[in-house]
Amino acid sequence: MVKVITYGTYDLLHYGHIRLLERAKALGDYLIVGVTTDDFDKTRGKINVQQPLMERVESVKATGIADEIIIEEYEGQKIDDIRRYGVDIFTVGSDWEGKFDYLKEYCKVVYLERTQGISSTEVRSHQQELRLGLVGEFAMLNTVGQESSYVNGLSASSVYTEDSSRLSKQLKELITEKTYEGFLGDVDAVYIASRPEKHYEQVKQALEQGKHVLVESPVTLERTRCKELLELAEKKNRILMESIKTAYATAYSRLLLLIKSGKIGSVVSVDATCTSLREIGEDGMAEQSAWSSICEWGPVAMLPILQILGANYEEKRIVSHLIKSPADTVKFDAFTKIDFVYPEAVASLKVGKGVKSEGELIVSGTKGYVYVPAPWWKTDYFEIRYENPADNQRYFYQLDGEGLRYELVTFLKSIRMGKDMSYVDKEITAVIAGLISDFENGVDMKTIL
Ligand code: C2G
Repeated sequence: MVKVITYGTYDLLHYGHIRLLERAKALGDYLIVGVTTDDFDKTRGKINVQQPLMERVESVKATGIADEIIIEEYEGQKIDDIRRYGVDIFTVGSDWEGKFDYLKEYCKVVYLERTQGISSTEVRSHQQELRLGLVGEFAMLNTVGQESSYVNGLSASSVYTEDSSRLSKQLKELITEKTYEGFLGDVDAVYIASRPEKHYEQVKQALEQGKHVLVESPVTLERTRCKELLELAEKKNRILMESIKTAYATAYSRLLLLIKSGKIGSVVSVDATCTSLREIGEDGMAEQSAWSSICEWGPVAMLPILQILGANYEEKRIVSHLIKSPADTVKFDAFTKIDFVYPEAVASLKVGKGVKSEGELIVSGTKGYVYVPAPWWKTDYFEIRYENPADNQRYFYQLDGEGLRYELVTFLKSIRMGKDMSYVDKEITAVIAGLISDFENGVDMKTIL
């Protein structure tokens, strides 16, 4: 029996794939098809895969051509498989010509003519390209503009800003002369990175004009308004997603899964620190347009606490080092510490733009602890450490675009599927807004000057 093996993503199965499978089968008597996992595809730059792994496996199975289907999940697995399954022939489309010659050491390698004129990207792009409007004044908009170019089916098409000084040349060319209402008329969805106190009105108007919204956290400066916007999005059947790119970083989302699977036992403490010395003038005043520490870093630092311990803490204590901001309307903190008490755990966060500290995340458990080195909020690496260092485990995951790229893919998928697939659940979004508003209103708060 001649065994043939081939591999692929097989996203949105089309006749190009089927022709490949038919000709692969014809090379021998038994065909094994390796379907790639989402993670493996991410590591090789394929982030726009629409279908989850099992759907893609089912599509290949439904063709009835494969005798066996396996999962391809790591670099170099092909060599393992060829030896493990006693494969005689490896085959793949001619778009890979030469790339798998190294397998000739293990089996025959055959490149089959690729079918012209069809590809998964092609199938995806038949879906209407989504016009993304960028709103605000902050450098994050430049990153979103760049990252959106990696996302099939999404393009940054227009910019609405009241101060373009921080924007890139590319974005400056997209600035609209229109009013915000007119700007909204030209887009299908918006990404908002404006001053937090503007979010409520900008999000509300976008939703009312039937636009999907991705807004930098905090969504609003108070909990009731946040809930109002979440309800409005529900009513309008539009996606309202809070942007905290850390939530979409593979390493971060994997460490959450390991913790939830009991890897470190019961979690007793979560401690997150995020600082960056900036936007505090020589005079010790905050720059005019600067975001306060709690608004810029608070949501990121709150995320692991709320995602690991939940939203129902029993009490909290906020201590803030406040400084004057020229506007004096915005309460500006150079440094804020928040301590939380839960029924069976404690947590703390430290954030600061006027203070420098070690930006690490430590999750302490009854069996061991997770250590994420600075800058933990955009990490590609973490360790799980135990009493016996010989048991320590290290994890590395590729991170492109600090998680923003995958956040945009999730935003687009949510819009396409008409279902909110955000990694940050709405209860946490409301609690974050609540904590920010407690800071703004001095609830449970002591200030040190
Ligand atoms: N294919 C083809 N004609 C097309 C599109 C795809 O012959 N118009 C072939 C590809 O060459 C590949 C298979 O169909 O052999 C699956 O294609 P994809 O799902 O795009 O996956 P790809 O990443 O190209 O798979 O490690 C090998 C890779 O996994 C190959």
